[in-house]
Amino acid sequence: MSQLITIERHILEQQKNFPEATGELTDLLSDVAFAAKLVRREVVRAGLVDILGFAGSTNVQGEEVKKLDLFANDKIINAIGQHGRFAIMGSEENEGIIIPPKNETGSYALLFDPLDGSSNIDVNVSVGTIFSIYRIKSSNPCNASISDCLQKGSEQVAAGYVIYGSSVVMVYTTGNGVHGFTYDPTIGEFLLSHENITTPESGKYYSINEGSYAQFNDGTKRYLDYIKEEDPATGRPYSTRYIGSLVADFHRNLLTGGVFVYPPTTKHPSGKLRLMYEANPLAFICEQAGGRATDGHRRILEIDPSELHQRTPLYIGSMADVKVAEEFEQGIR
Ligand code: AHM
Ligand code: MG
Repeated sequence: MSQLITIERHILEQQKNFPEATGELTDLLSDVAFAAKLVRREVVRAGLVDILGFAGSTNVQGEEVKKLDLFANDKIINAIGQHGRFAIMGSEENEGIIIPPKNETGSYALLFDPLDGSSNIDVNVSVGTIFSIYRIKSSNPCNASISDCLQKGSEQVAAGYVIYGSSVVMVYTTGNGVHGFTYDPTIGEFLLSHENITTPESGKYYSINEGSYAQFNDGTKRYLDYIKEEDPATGRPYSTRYIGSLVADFHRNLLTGGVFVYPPTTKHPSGKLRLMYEANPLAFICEQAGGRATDGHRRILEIDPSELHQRTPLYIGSMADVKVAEEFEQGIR
């Protein structure tokens, strides 16, 4: 039998490559893995318990919030905030920053989307948690402020996601490759299942909500015509795959190759997805896996954020495929 490596053990082993590492990242990622187990416990029971349906409130983006989103948000804040490792947090479900208890000992900022793609919960389709970790700039954690959260994606010290799908998988990077762990419910551990994930240079899938076609600009429309043309030399036509749950769409394309595009639309001129909670963490992972992530013009990781809930267009996935999509957006093709 091959060796079973838990996520905690893997992070510890990785740290041996960095003599200057303090072990803090191990604790941070263990905290996230623990919170993910709590969220998973509820997600897999979603059809059984009276937790489904709308909570009756709207989130700061003006969208309907389901009860499970709120549950996941509370669990993550409580489970992670208790340990004193984070000086400040930001969640897609909270309008402002969150100051966790015992923050005076924290050196990090955590930004997260507790349950992304939550419109899929009622229909048993994959959802996910996405997270991003920065070292705070303030020398005193008690003075941590929104500017400690508003750092460029290139400053992330760790990022990852958990996909609650046919199995539950946690994927993370600390800037030293991308590693995936599958949850074994019989022992309650995330076990190494995908070491050193690399994404193919190009794939066969494109993922975009074509139902918004009328709202796309000419570049996006021409790109869609192009990707559907018959041209065996370039592997076209590509196949459409779109779940409408970013973590699931991203995870599939990361493993199989392909491109995910959420372009500017007339409804969302700056894109729909959030820079700090969705685009930055996935961009860090994608680049670490050999892929590319841009807003159609700039590298996502170099965007200087001005707001916690800032949105961005997103072109992410296989290097060659993202470049082609960008060229249409830029009018080069
Ligand atoms: P959410 O954070 O409210 O769940 O919205 C984000 C989701 C992503 O998971 C997904 O990629 C996107 O919204 C789908 O949007 P659309 O329905 O416009 O295609
Ligand atoms: Mg989201």
